Amino acid sequence: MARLLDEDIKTREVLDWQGVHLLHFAGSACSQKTRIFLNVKGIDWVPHPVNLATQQNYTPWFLGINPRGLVPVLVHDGAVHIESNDILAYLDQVFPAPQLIPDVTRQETLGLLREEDDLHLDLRALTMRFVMPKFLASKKPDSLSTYERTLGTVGGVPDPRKEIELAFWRDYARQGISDEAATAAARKFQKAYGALEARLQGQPYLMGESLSLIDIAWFIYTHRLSDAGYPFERLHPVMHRWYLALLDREEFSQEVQAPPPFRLVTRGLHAVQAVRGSSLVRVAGL
Ligand SMILES: N[C@@H](CCC(=O)N[C@@H](CS)C(=O)NCC(=O)O)C(=O)O
Repeated sequence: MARLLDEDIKTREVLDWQGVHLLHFAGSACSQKTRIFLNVKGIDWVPHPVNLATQQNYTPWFLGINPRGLVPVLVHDGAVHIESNDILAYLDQVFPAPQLIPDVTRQETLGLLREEDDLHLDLRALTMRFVMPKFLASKKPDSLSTYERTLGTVGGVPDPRKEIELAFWRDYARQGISDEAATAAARKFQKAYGALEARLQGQPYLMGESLSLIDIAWFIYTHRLSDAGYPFERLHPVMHRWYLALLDREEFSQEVQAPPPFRLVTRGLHAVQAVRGSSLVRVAGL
């Protein structure tokens, strides 16, 4: 459980927050996953938007809550929890109905969630190449250096995750997402979706007869990758139908509505990439 220690939390006001509070961003995949989970559970929560587009996640205030500089963050009765899958595993125990990590498949579910989390940087790479143009998605050098300089701990020790984040954004500033990196990421998803497609044969949800956190997690990835131009209908038709059925549900659809200007930006990016022959399908040979 990624619950922060008291000594990790420098923004002390959150210790007084009672109830369920979520620091999140509308367009962040992990935040969307968490909000859908809260909707399905019917949990009342207090929103605290953190604007990733203006890099509020690198302000000393936010870094004093999550030194990792990432959303979502849950504050529950003054306790701070980071890492979306840990947050959701925690909430599933505190608010057990409806159970979204069933007891009988708990270990398997946690294993599948680790595999999903391991693909997060690949999802980010494909987002930064095929959903958001670089001039909008790049971090300001000032924000990155505040992030680097603001020293914090997770579990009482300096957080190694921060180096990974810094390396990602510096590489991105230097060279964007190369064809090779995009292809490697797309191939990992193709493999993962092959396994999910097989799992879904003959059952309505990924873990069987009822909706689980695994469905919510992969719904979010599927939504983002669809935005990137991943050809689900052609490559993984069963997953494509499963995705459309979930998208029909309000608890899901309301959390993934991109504002019209963002949709226009992605459409413009795709138009340019179509002319240059550099769409996801072309680059990764899907
Ligand atoms: N493993 C983390 C990943 C969190 C993460 O990478 N969050 C993204 C949004 S989906 C973020 O905050 N990015 C910071 C940024 O874009 O500056 C989790 O599951 O919570």
